Amino acid sequence: MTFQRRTIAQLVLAALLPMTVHAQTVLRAHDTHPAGYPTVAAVESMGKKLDAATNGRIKIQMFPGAVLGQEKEAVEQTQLGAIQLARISLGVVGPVVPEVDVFNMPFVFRDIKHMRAVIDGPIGDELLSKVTSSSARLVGLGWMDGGSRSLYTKKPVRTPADLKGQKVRMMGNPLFVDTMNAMGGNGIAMAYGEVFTSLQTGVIDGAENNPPSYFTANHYTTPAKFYTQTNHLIIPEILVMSKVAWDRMSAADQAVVRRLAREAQMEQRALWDKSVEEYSGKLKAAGVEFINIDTKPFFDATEPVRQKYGAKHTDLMKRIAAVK
Ligand code: GTR
Repeated sequence: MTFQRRTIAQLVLAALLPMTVHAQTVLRAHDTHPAGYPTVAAVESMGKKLDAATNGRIKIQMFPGAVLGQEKEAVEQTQLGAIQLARISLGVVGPVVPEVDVFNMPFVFRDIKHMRAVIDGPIGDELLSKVTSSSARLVGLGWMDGGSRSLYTKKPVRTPADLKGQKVRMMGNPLFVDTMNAMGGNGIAMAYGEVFTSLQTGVIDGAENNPPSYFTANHYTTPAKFYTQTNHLIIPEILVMSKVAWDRMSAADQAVVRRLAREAQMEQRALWDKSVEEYSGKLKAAGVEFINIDTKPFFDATEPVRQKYGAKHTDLMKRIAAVK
């Protein structure tokens, strides 16, 4: 080797070494919600802990407010590996991992407490494993609270008959369109980011969501100001990692990520409860009318949906119902 060649080789090595020593993985994280939202805050906090636990080797960079795309696109990007971490509604996972639709069915959970007991326990772990072992190239890391979804419309709704002829936006999953149709309205699948304008312009007559989303997405400022407490869907949120990114991590790092995801699940929950209270208050103060109803007619009307999507999972549904 000539002197010059050796120098070049040494320079190349010198340039490479620090990279190897300080090799850093930055996990790009998607969330549709704005900065400060409980899910965003919990994943950011998870990032800080991950950074500390790996001595700066693995970091999370949060992209809130759907800047990386709407949830459907975010799922696709995560499957491909362009997004490494995504906190999404389980609703949009159904189309790629149909088994999770058991949790997406109307009135499958009695209340929030029941949903939490299920996701915290063995059934929650099983569903995360189903996501991971499916062909979707996603790793189910943990759950978050997506609250209870109720209907907001321009005209007050008290019974399924009141929904006749009303176009109500649902998340992109045929199960939800079927749910709204069974509840008496016309379900329209649409991305979250289009709901505000569609409510404003009259493309739709209503939508459904939990109080923090109804408020932070500004849907309450549209004519849809009647908030009927149907509580028809209690859909957990899920934190998924791209299989591509997951497979690049050591088993030890994977274990740290799993542990911190579980901590994020509990941290988000505390933030969530405060946020439901806070935003319910803000909605009321802004003139939104909360309408309390007997939900039984909506429960009965959606029985065919549970039959249709639950037929393959009767054992699992019985186990869910048996959780105290
Ligand atoms: C929210 C949920 C989001 C998104 C949104 C929607 O409650 O946190 O992930 O699914 O609903 O309606 O699209």
